[in-house]
Amino acid sequence: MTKQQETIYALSSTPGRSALSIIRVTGQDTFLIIEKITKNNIKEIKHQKSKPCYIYNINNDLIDKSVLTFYCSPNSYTGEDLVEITTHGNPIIVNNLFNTLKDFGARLANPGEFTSRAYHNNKIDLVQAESTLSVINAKSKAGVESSLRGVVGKLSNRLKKIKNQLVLLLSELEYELDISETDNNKTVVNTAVKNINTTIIEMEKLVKTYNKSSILNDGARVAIIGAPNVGKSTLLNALIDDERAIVTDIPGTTRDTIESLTYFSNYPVILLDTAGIRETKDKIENIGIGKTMKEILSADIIYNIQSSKKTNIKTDTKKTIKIYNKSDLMTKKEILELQTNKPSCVVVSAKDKSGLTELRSKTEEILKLKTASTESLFLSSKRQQAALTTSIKHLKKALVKESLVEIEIIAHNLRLALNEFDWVLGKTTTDEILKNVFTNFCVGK
Ligand SMILES: Nc1nc2c(ncn2[C@@H]2O[C@H](COP(=O)(O)OP(=O)(O)OP(=O)(O)O)[C@@H](O)[C@H]2O)c(=O)[nH]1
Ligand SMILES: [Mg+2]
Repeated sequence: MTKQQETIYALSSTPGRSALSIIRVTGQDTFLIIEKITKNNIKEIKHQKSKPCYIYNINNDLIDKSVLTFYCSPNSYTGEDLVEITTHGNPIIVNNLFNTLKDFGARLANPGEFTSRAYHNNKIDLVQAESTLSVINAKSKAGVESSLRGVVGKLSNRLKKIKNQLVLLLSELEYELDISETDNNKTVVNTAVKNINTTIIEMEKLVKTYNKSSILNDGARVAIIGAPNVGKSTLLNALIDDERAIVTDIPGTTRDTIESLTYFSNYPVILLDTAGIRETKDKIENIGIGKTMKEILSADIIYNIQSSKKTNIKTDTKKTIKIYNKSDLMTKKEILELQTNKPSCVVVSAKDKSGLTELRSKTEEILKLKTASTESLFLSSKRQQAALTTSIKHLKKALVKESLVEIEIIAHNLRLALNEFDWVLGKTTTDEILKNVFTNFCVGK
């Protein structure tokens, strides 16, 4: 029996004590094993039907009274026979059931193995598999909604449509190269250029959606940076209303980056407290400062807390909110001056938790802009984004001057662009291209 054929089980609900627990079993021996542990003849069972059953271990001791829901191959999630066992939500019962399933020849599933079987049995494509993961992990309502559109296949269909456009284009070029007897090169190249350009625009729109989906699914990364002692850790604690980071008046207190998930309105936000930037000989602090520099580059938003004593590090203005902290130590006049002279900055007191509402709403404004989209479908993984970006690069190469005189070069770059779709969706076979040649052109005429 190959690893793929083995019968596997896993807890599908949250571990720990709860009203109910759900254990899923899938693989070719599923029904056989279920018959043994329930002492029931389940031959008569129908797809998507539930049945209450007593469950016994290998020594005939009662484990639990559970409800079993049956899914028959090929209509289950994995494409194989599958049973969902709903037990009482006690980890001891779950553990007993796991041991029994093992005694009867099943094994514990690897992470993602149910979905990987669904993919291998052609129940879903890779894009749907990744969207399934996003649905489970999405940290906002909008993230769940866009991931669900991916699960039901809308994103796959959109990508397949783009891929088919490229397949069709390539077929036309192949036809011109191999079959056509007319000297039609110029017209074919002109049409190809036009279509490649349109496809690039479509793909670029999709590529841009990944940043939005990563904000909605994983949370926007907001890095709090500045010189030591400006109050970065105090600000983090104030924003999450918890003593998460250590605060002292010793410069260089924070060394490692500290992450904390919170919500600003409906936006998930990962706040990052970082090591204060300064010249130092301390080895550990320097590693922390290196991490801060990386976070500055990758963050979606930067809270750059200003220091009056030192030169402040310059960060990308489009994603930066400049903050003046410790307003409780300023005079009313000083605060007013800052607010008048630097209207885009926010004046706060992390200690007194004042100015935080303004900071939150300024952040939300940026996030609204960053997640605004006319697209309803968002790419759900970095892998998809990387593959489409590379594909676009190949398409652009097909449009460079030298290519435009040689159909063969355009076709070559189109093939490379299409290969990237294999990473996203599955294989583009030569057959597929050939099929298009013959169905879209009347060769017999
Ligand atoms: N008065 C006042 N003191 C503050 C405020 N925010 C922070 N502090 C104080 O400033 C000192 C440094 O605060 P931290 O939050 O540790 O500063 P930091 O920027 O994280 O410092 P490093 O981790 O060393 O880079 C502490 O004594 C805080 O109590 C504020 O709004 N008002
Ligand atoms: Mg700190």
